Amino acid sequence: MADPFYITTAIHYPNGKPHIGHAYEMIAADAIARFQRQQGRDVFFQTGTDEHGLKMVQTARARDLTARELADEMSGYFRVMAEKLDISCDRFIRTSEADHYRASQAIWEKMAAKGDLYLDRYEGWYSVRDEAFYEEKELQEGEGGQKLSPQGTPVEWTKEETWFFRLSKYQQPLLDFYAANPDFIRPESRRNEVLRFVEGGLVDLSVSRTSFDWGVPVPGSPGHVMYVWVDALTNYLTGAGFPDDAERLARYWPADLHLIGKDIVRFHTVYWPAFLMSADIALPKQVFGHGFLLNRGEKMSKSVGNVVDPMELAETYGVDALRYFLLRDVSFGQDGTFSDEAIVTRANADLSNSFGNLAQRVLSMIAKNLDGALPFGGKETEADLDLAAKVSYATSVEVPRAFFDLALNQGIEDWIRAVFACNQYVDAQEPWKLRKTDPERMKVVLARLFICIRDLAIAILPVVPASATRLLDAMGILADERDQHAYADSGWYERLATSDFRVAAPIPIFPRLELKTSED
Ligand code: ME8
Repeated sequence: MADPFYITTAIHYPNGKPHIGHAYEMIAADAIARFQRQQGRDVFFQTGTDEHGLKMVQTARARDLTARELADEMSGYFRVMAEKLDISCDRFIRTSEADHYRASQAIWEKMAAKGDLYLDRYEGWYSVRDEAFYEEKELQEGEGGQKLSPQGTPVEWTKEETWFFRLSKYQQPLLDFYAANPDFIRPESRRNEVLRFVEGGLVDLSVSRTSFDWGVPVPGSPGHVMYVWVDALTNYLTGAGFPDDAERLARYWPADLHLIGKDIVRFHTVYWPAFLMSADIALPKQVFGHGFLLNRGEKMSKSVGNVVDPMELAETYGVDALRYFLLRDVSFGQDGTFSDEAIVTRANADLSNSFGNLAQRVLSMIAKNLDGALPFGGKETEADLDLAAKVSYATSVEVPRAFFDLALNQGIEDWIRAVFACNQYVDAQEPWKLRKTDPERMKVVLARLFICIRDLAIAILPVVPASATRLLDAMGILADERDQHAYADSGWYERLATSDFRVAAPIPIFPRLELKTSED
């Protein structure tokens, strides 16, 4: 059986509709999941919504809804977005589901059995917006002396009876773990932040609340619900079958990759591994903290009014143009900025004018000049072999190497360089002239280009799945010949060329985009 690969996104707070940051995270995880499937891995890809906690309670109250009603309504938007953006998740989890309650209570009981939970009074600073506790020394001062969290959100002084988790006990075990697993936290800058934070000392963590009841009940402690992050993080275990399905758990746990944003790295690399150590459960292999998307360089916020609806962007410019732009233009792991102009410019330059145009030209020439029959035979020149070597190296070595390493933008750069090489070759060979002067040579050139376009389409499939699929369908490439074995199969072209497959007059796969202005 294929090697498992378990990848997750953060689960998103459904206290409002999804924004472009949520879309970005899902798209990046989806490209990685699709790439790993191409590599033959048995991928389990989970995303979903994080529905408990005070923030949900307060938002619901303001809208005269129960938290459950708000969660039901908003979770739907996230699910629809995932479908619209071609997110190939295997499970869309909701933390209000019964199996998740079961998993959260089971991990709680394991931590309790370890002696890591004790009842005490909590007094300290809490940010509802971040659903996070902060120490005095971490706070900053806002306007009029207002105390703010390191993320710039308001904090309030909170006092209540609560269960504590002995986080302090795990300082050294965590440091030892980071040292033994240098790739656990990526990128490097995030790892350094976490190391500094943990080296500075850890205080025990308040992990239950009594002031509201929208959460997973603490076993054996009436009136207490779990701190939302305890149950939120446990979603990753729920998806892997914890605690009842031992076979599934052995298969998918530990997770290979938690993909999350930079603001929640601490929860995933300090609290989560400490909970797991306490419960004697293996730790995930890697946590990657991606950067933030900025709207024309500015942080998006409701008060500034510059929050962008990803569904509108996808509607206007197409899902694949949006996916391609986000993965190509944002250096993965760093912050990135977007604008309508940037999306249009990038999609037109790379997808429409370069790759789309290449495919369109070559398929039309075969359709028109050869009645759609793929040419076969003839001797290749040095130029042909040189192009073959470049494209094959890009698609079978460079792109996968970058994608394995989560350097998504790097992989796409390697890909587009190979596309450019094909276009230079077309311009140099001028097959449209060869039609009259040397038809046999034209056939050799078109055959080589067809092969290159097929390899390029397979390599970019994880990034622009719908368009690449349409192209490969038009090229007669079978659905089960689109994975990493495709590059090593030297017989496919001859098989296709000697079959009764014919190239039809091609439909444009990557239409040229127009910038939508506010007057439109
Ligand atoms: O933090 N650009 O949920 P969330 C890129 N429920 N990514 C962004 C972003 C932006 N502008 N804004 C947010 C939560 N994100 C918790 C997670 S996981 C067990 C619980 C990312 O809805 C953010 O970094 O506030 C996070 O990874 C994800 O979107 C969900 O954020």
